[in-house]
Amino acid sequence: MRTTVGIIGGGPAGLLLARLLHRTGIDCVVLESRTRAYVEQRQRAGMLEQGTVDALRECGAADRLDLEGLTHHGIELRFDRERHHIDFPVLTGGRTVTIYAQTEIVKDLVALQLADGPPLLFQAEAIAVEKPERDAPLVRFVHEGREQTLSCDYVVGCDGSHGIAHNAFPAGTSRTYAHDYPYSWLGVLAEVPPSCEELIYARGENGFALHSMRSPAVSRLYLQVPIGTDLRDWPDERIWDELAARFAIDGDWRLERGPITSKSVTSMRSCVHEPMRHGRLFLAGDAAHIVPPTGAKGLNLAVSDVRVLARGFAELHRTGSTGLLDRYSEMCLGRVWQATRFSYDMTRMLHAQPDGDAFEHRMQLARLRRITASRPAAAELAANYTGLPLAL
Ligand code: RFL
Ligand code: PHB
Repeated sequence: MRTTVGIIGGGPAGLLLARLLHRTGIDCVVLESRTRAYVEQRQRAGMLEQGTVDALRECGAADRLDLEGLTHHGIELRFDRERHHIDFPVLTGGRTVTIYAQTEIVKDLVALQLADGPPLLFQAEAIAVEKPERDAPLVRFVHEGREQTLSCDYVVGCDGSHGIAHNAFPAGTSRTYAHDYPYSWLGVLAEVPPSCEELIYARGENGFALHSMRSPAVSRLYLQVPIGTDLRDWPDERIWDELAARFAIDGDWRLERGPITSKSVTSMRSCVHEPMRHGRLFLAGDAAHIVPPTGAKGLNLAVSDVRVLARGFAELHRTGSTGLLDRYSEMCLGRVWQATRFSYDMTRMLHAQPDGDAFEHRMQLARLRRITASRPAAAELAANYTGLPLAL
């Protein structure tokens, strides 16, 4: 098999890149190790920046998003049993965010790709990228029980945080910066209308809680839990009781309860691989960087990476110049580090330290008070949350 751009991974990054390339007449092949049902059900992100929505619209993948996506004008911060609204349009000159689940984006992109797009192979597991320094790098993969080779002009590793593409960077050509946080998130999906109109980020006495949503009928909620938490210790009633305690305020507000349809525990990590390119191999999305979900940046960063990359390939196709592709890593990393900083700050401001350090708790409350009392401090949060501009 031969193609211009070999894409490893059929998550949001790989699928969107394939769509953007297809629209500029560049051929590609997507290799995805899992089944279609698996990638369409994997519960993850929900909050989209405007730039992410624009990218999906640009490539004709936003029909359902435009009908079903929920526009949000801000978030709520809760601490000390008080609620505070952060108004995005007022603080950013009109920007908003959209709630639309990653599962739905993946379904929309897979449907388009299978209808008229370049090949997308499920249960095709890449095992190695070879010769990324040469003109024709290879991807070795296993599909239908057979080892096969995809010969490419370029390879893009969109294979997530457990992928293999980064293994093809020879020793000494890259560096990984990582930080592990001393807590995890327990996430649930519940068939109950959200108890709020906007997302609530709460710093309760016992730790962090987040109220998000998937639709007017489905809530998505998260709780900070210790590393190593066993879901068997968290029956539904315990989850609802703990959420209710962390969201509690002085005043009228109630957390509605309903049937929980899925539960999972996620660890919290920041990680950046530098550079994001070696020869003709590029990394994009979670394959290149991960952030803790507190800032809702992971999917949005993946989308901005592939937008930059798609423009680079389009320029090469049109003019023969590799100018933009050569600057890919540098152009993305500025944004990646800003999102890494924002996610780190949000995470540290809202989670209880496992050792219960009382000084640290006071510092967190002082930071939260500053944001809710000072317009420039709130504007800084709003600018980062709604998305920093794409450097193009
Ligand atoms: P993905 O989605 O992990 O996709 C990678 C794909 O590559 C496949 N793969 C391989 N295929 C072939 N050969 C191999 N050897 C392969 N190895 C792996 C995998 O099967 C998979 O299909 O990475 P991508 O495309 O870079 O997308 C990144 C996003 O998924 C991720 O950043 C977000 O989900 C993060 N995230 C959030 N991001 C946001 O922007 N807003 C949010 O509100 C938000 N909430 C979240 C989140 C992540 C969470 N978890 C579970 C970590 C909430 C949570 C709880
Ligand atoms: C989600 O809806 O899953 C979500 C929203 C905002 C976050 C993290 C997750 O910060």
